[in-house]
Amino acid sequence: MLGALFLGILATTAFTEPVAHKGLILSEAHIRAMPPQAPVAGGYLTIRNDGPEADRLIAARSSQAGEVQIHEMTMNGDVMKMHELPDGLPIPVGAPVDLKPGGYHRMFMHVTAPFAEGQIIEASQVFEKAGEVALPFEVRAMRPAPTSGQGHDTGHSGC
Ligand SMILES: [Cu+2]
Repeated sequence: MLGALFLGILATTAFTEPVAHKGLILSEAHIRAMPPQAPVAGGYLTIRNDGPEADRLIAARSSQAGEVQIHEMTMNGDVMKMHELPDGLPIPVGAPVDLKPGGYHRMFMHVTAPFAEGQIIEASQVFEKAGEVALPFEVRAMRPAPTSGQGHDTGHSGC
């Protein structure tokens, strides 16, 4: 029901609304649209903790992905590598944590169908102390493909 509501709003607004939950503010939740062959999609958001104590983002789930992990991307020279954070992501008080391209991100894996621009993907975020909060992610356009043959982003477009 909520999903249908957000789809209705989508025509007139570019962003999903921030979600507040027990002192946490989740904003800018979006996913990059998937190329046809991509097996995974990267999800991004900003988490602000206005609560009394530090928290930790420990899990996520979505009915539209078999698994949703939290990854960190690091550069090793020219090579981008990413790995899962087994203990989740600390969310300190008063210092917003960005999940953004090139850094931390949500990794949507085994998706039921490739995410397309304009879709809203519901994914619950689970915090150690604040518990679970439903969050709609807006699927945004991929960055324009490089025009000159093999792009630097080849193989990394999921993140
Ligand atoms: Cu990843």
